[in-house]
Amino acid sequence: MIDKIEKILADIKAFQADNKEALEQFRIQYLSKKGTITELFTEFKQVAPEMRKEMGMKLNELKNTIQDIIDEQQKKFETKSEGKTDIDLSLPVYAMNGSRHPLSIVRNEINDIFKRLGFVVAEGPEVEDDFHVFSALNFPPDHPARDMQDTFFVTKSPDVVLRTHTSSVQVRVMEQGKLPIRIIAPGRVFRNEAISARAHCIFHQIEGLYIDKNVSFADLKQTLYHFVQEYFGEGTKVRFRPSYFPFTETSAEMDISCNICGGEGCNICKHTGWVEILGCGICDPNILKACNIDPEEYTGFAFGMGIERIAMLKYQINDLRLFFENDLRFLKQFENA
Ligand code: 2NM
Repeated sequence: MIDKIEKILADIKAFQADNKEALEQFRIQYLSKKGTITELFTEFKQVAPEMRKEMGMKLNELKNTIQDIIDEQQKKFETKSEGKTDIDLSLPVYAMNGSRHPLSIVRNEINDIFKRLGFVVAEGPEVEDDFHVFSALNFPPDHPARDMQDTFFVTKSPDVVLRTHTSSVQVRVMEQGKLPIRIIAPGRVFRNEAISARAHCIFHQIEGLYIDKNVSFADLKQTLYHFVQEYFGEGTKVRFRPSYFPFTETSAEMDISCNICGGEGCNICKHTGWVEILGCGICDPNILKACNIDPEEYTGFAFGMGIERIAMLKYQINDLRLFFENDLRFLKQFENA
């Protein structure tokens, strides 16, 4: 029996498990109910009384040594998985389920159309200062949008706000001074509004800006007309109505012929045959000056649209809140979109 114990000791000394499974196999071989150690303890019952003490000690020692080896090597595998060395980062993600959010789908589609026209996507911070959200954009000091009622303030004096439009991104690009500029700024914006089917305090915009020599209102109309044909389909009509925005002069709102009823008159177009989809205009010389661009040399056009509004028209969604609730019954309908 001594010989057996010595032989096992020699066998296990050099044992190195390559993985968790090999270590478990080792434990089963020696320490399980039918394992080698259990067998030896059965044999131990027949050992002569004068040998019992010494033999018992040796057997317990062997058992403890095996347990120590297991404990030690187990640690090795734990730290190994913590260091993530076992994870193959190059494996493809086969198990991705779920779908894109409708706002992401619509944003990507709109981005793609303008990218094909040479516009570049620009991004900027959601937490902004007064200059980039209001002052540079020709908002007078007493403009209602500067009020706590309309805008979320992070701090007051200095004014730090959640941007109320993505025009702040365009101010940042204009400030960099690289001309010409042809950008679109998609992103999340914030306004202090009571939440209802028609209004939300968080929504999404895409704003466009094109500044170069000799940019005219005709360029604006042609660009937006092309966008409408691409997005809402060939033959969709557009019309421009005079409007007002602090950052543009001349300003307009653009309607498209109702793509639900084809102009016949329905609930979506409130029986007018037209639906408003965006605001636009020629950049006010004051905003160019605020960003150190010479308005005598350069002109530009800008436009802005709400992504929710476009998505509501496209998918005939009648309640804005659906975009923010993440109800699976809603989201699952866009799985193949
Ligand atoms: C709109 C309507 C009209 C606009 C203006 C600018 C900037 F930064 F160039 F001044 N960006 N977007 C703009 C113009 C946005 O949204 C209804």
